Amino acid sequence: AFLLTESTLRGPLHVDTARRRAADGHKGTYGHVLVAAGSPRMSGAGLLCSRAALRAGSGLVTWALPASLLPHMAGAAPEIMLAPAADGDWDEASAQSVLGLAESRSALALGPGLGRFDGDGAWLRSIWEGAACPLVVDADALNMLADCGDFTSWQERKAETVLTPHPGEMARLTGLSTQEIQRDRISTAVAYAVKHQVTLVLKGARTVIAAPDGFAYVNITGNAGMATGGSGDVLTGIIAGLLAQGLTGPQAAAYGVYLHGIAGERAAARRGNLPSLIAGDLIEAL
Ligand code: NPW
Ligand code: AMP
Ligand code: MG
Repeated sequence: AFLLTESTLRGPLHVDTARRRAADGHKGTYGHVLVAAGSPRMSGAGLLCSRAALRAGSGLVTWALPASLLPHMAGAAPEIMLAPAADGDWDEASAQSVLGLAESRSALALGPGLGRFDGDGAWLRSIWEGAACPLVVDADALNMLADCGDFTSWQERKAETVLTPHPGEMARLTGLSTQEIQRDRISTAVAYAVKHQVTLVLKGARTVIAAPDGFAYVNITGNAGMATGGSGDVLTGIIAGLLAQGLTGPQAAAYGVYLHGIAGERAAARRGNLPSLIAGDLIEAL
């Protein structure tokens, strides 16, 4: 396990932390993120995730959302394109719409504020197996995955897969208690990442990023002001935005977590205190 610093990012992880933009680049050069997130009672999660993907540098972002939400979100963030992917609220049939929208997209972020619905396990499985682009699985999509049990028999994904559980979600994924997870965060994360061949981001103070090759990175940026609703939804958008720009799963996860923490530090400094920090401040600080 490495301590995640600027030199680890540039060294073993080979991340270009200068965040250069080619002088002749255009929006198509920097990828297109599809976010499938949000539901009538948690629309903010989808909006935060989509805005964060843009601030992470993705050239384009489309938010796939239930049709019932669309009129309320129009105008909430003019830079984001909206695509109705389900009649009314999410249902099993909407997996085909999400897959259609994901075609030729550079990354897909799945889960923040989705809620749960009948047939959501089959919904997740179709997208997991059918989406050809890199995928970030968070929040309710992680809970769906946990309820599906052992997914090692599912068709292997061809592109990168990043899972971003907090300790409560990790407990559901592994069947361990939250306390057991917290007692040995690095080993738990590494064992899961290696067994399932995914990049696993175990969130919380000192987030652990475990790569499928068994290497792990421990983040030290950020602060307790980030313990606020929507903070994880922002991280999901950042990681998807970096995947869309061509970073690998471990690179996008590690650099995303690092940047998310730095944004938390800058936002807290601007605010002057930790308790008033809110998730939207992280996006502004990016
Ligand atoms: P506790 O409370 O300490 O016992 P859930 P959620 C545990 C959406 N949101 N260390 C915690 O344990 C999300 O995207 C929408 C230790 C508790 O058991 C999801 O779709 C927002 N334990 C949905 O809400 C803003 C920790 O996990 C459990 C831990 C539900 O997601 C808010 C809570 O997790 C939210 O993002 C830690 N560091 N962190 C919006 N504006 O639309 C968590 N736990 O039950 O999975 O609920 O994370 O709030
Ligand atoms: P979520 O619970 O999904 O909203 O995710 C919360 C986000 O905030 C994760 O990225 C956590 O790592 C981060 N976070 C929460 N509490 C802390 C803390 N005490 N110190 C640093 N980061 C935190
Ligand atoms: Mg969350």
